Amino acid sequence: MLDCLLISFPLLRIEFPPLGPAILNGVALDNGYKSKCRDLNIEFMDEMDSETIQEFPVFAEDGTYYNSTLTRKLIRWARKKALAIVEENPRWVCMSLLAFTQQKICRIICSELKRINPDIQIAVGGNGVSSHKQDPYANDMIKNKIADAVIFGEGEQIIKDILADKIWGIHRVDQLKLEEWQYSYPNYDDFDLSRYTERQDQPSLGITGSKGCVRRCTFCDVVSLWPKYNFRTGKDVAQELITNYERYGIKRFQFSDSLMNGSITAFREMNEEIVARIPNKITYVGQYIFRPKKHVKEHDYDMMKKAGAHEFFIGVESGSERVRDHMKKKFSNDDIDFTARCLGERGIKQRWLFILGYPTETEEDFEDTISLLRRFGYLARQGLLNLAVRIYYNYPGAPLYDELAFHNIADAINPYFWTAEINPDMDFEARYQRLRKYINVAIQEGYFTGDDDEDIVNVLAEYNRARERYWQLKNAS
Ligand code: B12
Ligand code: SF4
Repeated sequence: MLDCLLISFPLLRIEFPPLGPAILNGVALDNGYKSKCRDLNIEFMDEMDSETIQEFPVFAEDGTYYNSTLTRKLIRWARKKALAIVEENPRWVCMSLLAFTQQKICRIICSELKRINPDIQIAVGGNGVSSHKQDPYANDMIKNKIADAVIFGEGEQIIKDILADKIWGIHRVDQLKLEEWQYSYPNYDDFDLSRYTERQDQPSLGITGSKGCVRRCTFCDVVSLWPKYNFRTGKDVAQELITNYERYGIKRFQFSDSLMNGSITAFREMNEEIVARIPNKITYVGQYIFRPKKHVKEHDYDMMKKAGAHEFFIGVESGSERVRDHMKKKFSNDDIDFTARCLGERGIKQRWLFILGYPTETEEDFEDTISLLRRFGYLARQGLLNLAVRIYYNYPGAPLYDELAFHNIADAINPYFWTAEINPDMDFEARYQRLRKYINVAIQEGYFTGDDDEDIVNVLAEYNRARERYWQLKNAS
């Protein structure tokens, strides 16, 4: 009998094997349990038609969305997966939810599992369980006996108690200290690493250098997930990268850190150590924040390049300093200009993440975002800068959710169709029109052509669908 089967869910890009389940698998195996991982995301991508894959995000994110054909297809698929899970004969099925977008599909699979075998033990964990104090998902799962344990927080320690049959019901783990998580290494034995090559030509592995964040942005729930920021030393992180390079030949790494340069000192130390031992051998990508000139010098950028900095995902969010100040991002337009130039000159790619329609965003603020796109079009045309964009998404756990008065035309579950009392004219339609303009300018400036960027195609499809629903609801109300 298997002690533990760790499950990950759709829908994720297949860039690297899911790190959370791999780490918990490592802990379970190190503690003498028979444990395995199963990536249902890959199975979903292999088994579902493209229409279902495209429609899935709306189903997953919008609590009010219902499509009977899609739901029937998903239930059929979930039934098949539940049977396959039961066949593996696990004592505990541990569901790992990366984000709240996986709650619905996880619930369907758990229900099917309990229907087939009411004695099967199910634990649900991961950041996707929710970070909101009301915990409606956890309560529903426990009250309706769909799961036996729902865990909030990091799993490196509690997984041992779950497998020892000591944990039932809803459980909260206080944030772990560095020494309680830093020595848990992922185990990838059950993953076909060659499958995880979307957007790149070679397999890559995840790595965690820090947890939590040095910022407290108003729209982000990191603070409720990890109240404190803690980080490994740069030397220790470099050692893990070098070991994986030498032992498994892996040359590409993706950091799970909220910010890989949250501690400038640790980040600098990591780069120096890699440059001293394996210069220009590996590449890494991760989330990064703009820093002022006085903190990060030109020399630091040279070291990053030699150590393997390939691409940074940077939460720019808005071209307006006023909006960014409200968000508590804490960087200026000068910091953007300096950092973007330094990275660009060294051929380090950037992916800038934008949020359109932040609750305080005026037309003038939005025009600042448009100017920013125009100013840096030159980097995009050299293939060094690309974009990811979302309309502001109102979800629990983020400080702003509780701070501002929001109204919704449908009901409280819908994250798209809000208006905020401080900016009542900016409704979903206004935000959607800003998105259209943003995309048109990005096309003119050479960031993408419109069809060549899968992310943008999917984002537009998602918002077009949402807009149809918006007008149906609005006309009906
Ligand atoms: C990399 C990443 C992604 C990648 C994932 C790639 C991949 N193949 O894995 C991509 C870019 C695809 C992605 C997408 C999204 N992401 Co994301 N992502 C992350 C990020 C930066 C790292 C994830 C990671 O690997 N962490 C490291 C591992 C070790 O941690 P973990 O998986 O959480 O597992 C730990 C615990 O949660 C727990 N645990 C996990 N499973 C289980 C199971 C049991 C039984 C137990 C007991 C414990 C447990 O123990 C583990 C060890 O501590 C996190 C932030 C972060 N630093 O974690 C955000 C994060 C997970 N993402 C988030 C969000 C919101 C999203 C999106 C919804 C964004 C969007 N609107 O598109 C999408 C969702 C995907 C989708 N379309 O459905 C939020 C989730 C918040 C929430 N409450 O839902 C996070 C926390 C970021 C944030 N600031 O809020 N994401
Ligand atoms: S948005 Fe980024 S910088 Fe801000 S708190 Fe969240 S992870 Fe940190």
